[in-house]
Amino acid sequence: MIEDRDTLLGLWQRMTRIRRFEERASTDKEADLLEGYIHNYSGQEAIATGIITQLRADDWITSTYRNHGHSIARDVPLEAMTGELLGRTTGVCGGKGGSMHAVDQDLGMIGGMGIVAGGMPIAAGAALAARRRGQDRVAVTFFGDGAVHQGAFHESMTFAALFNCPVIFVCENNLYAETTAVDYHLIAGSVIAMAEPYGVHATQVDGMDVFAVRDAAEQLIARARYTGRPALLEAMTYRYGGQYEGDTQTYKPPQEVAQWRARDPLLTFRRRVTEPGLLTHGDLDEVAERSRVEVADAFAAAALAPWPDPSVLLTDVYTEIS
Ligand SMILES: Cc1ncc(C[n+]2csc(CCOP(=O)(O)OP(=O)(O)O)c2C)c(N)n1
Ligand SMILES: [Mg+2]
Repeated sequence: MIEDRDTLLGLWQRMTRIRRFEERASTDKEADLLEGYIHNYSGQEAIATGIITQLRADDWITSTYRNHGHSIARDVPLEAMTGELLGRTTGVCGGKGGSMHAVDQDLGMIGGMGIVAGGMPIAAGAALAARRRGQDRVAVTFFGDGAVHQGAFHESMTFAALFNCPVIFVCENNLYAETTAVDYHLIAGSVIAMAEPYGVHATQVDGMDVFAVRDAAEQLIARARYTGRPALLEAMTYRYGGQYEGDTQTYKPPQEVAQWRARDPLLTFRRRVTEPGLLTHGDLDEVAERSRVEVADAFAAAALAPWPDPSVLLTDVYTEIS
């Protein structure tokens, strides 16, 4: 783990922005200030941050309903995210997508999807398009452990392997699909085991350690970019919150929560950079405080932003194909 100071601070800034954003979204939802579902990403910050910071600006990502972390790691402006959560015109989709559907084409964030596994065929298609055009762009698709039971997972893997699509399938195995534990639903024992029959190269990584994730991502992205072959990364992690804000989480054993909290990605990062003296606690506190203020400002700005005019209800629904 040799990282320069700016890179380290950039990783910490993204992880703290995500954590502060999710904490604030959670309290605002509890106070009934947000409409619709909110799916909290807290606990999984090292995955979005570790992978997305290894991508080029012209690569693509797709995500799920739990997409705030991926969007923020991809540098979608915080005000565009809060605007979207509050349904305002300043939102990244003009307030018409909501929390589950952040899309920023300019940043290569081509979709937060409400449909489980919905992003996978889209990422495979983007990767295929790059190949057909002679470009060396790659696509990363983020999804959960529950998504591996969808036909779209199997179809996308076999398609990507058959047609040489440089797509990296990133399974964030957070031990639960809604209320169902992975021990019960994952018949294959692991997600990497499910890649083998498709001839897709697969690796498992500690998803609580941003440095481990970054190393794995660097290799898989380079491999996909230069060979055109798909790959799968299974990142082991834990969802601190429920399936959605308001989930009572009675299905989680308390000792399990405590065990994973002890391996918190932010705490792990703090230890890893302060112990060898790469950064000081003061450096980290300063950035974390800035993230808190940025998030608070973004939520305040969104609350003052205008609502979309009803006349735009049917725009952005259909596209013209020439
Ligand atoms: C096709 C489809 N089926 C069911 C649902 C309802 N649903 C939403 S989230 C979810 C569980 C997904 O779990 P996982 O893939 O592990 O992702 P996580 O929520 O843990 O990030 C389900 C079944 C859905 N959105 N789409
Ligand atoms: Mg899950």
